[in-house]
Amino acid sequence: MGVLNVTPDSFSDGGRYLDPERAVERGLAMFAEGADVVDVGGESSRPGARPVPTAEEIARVVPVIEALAPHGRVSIDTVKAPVAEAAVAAGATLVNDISASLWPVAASAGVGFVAMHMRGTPATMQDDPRYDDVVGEVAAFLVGRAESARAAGVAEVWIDPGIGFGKNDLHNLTLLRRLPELAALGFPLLVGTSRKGFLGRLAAAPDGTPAPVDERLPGSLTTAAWAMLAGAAMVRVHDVAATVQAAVLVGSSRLPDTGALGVPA
Ligand code: HH2
Repeated sequence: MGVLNVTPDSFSDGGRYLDPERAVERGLAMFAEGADVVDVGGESSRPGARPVPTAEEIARVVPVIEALAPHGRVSIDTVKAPVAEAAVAAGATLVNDISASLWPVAASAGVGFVAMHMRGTPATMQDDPRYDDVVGEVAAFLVGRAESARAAGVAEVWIDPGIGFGKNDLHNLTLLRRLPELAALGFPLLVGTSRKGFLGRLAAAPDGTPAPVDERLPGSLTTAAWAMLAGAAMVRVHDVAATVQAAVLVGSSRLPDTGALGVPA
């Protein structure tokens, strides 16, 4: 799943694709690089982000989705029902909802649904998040939302632990280490670590300066490869071409021999 933020303020690509033509060009490039889905978002969810009025969010995403949908699968990254509805009318077939509450829209539109775990809202989620058992609490929440979505008639329901959404670095690492438990819950698992802040902090320079956003590819690839090996069926990334290379290797490592790479066993 390639990330396409049609926003001025996303933490990684904010401002780069606010112009619809540039956004469409980037989306097409991600399909060409091997993305199965391009995830279009019109509102940043980074910690402390400013909410965007509904009409503005629709105006950002709809022209981009209309142009991309004939070329590949498009998902809409939103927490607002009217935005999800407009996006589906424009051709999106997956509702990616960080608030895990828009399954009624997915059910009535006959499209897929991603339930992601978040603590609080983007404005407050990083204010000292606490859990007794982060994996157990995230798993229970996700199963509850995913079962509600299935009961409402959504055929394709994904779960996502929401790395960085109301979690400190230890919570993120614990969730990643124990991904196999989330992958065993009975729903396909989506994981998004790409360029996130914890990767910068864990790969800080010797003087403690976190790695800047555009220097987090090593951590992004490592965690994407780990997530795939741990059972994730999809990873949400900015660097599609590099991640596709990693995905090919992960897939090949599961074969009985190395034939898929053209390497003699
Ligand atoms: N992360 C972000 C946004 N949407 N959706 C899912 N399902 N999983 C995630 O981990 C996830 C998500 C945050 O990243 P990004 O879109 O790059 O930045 P911003 O929220 O600042 O636009």
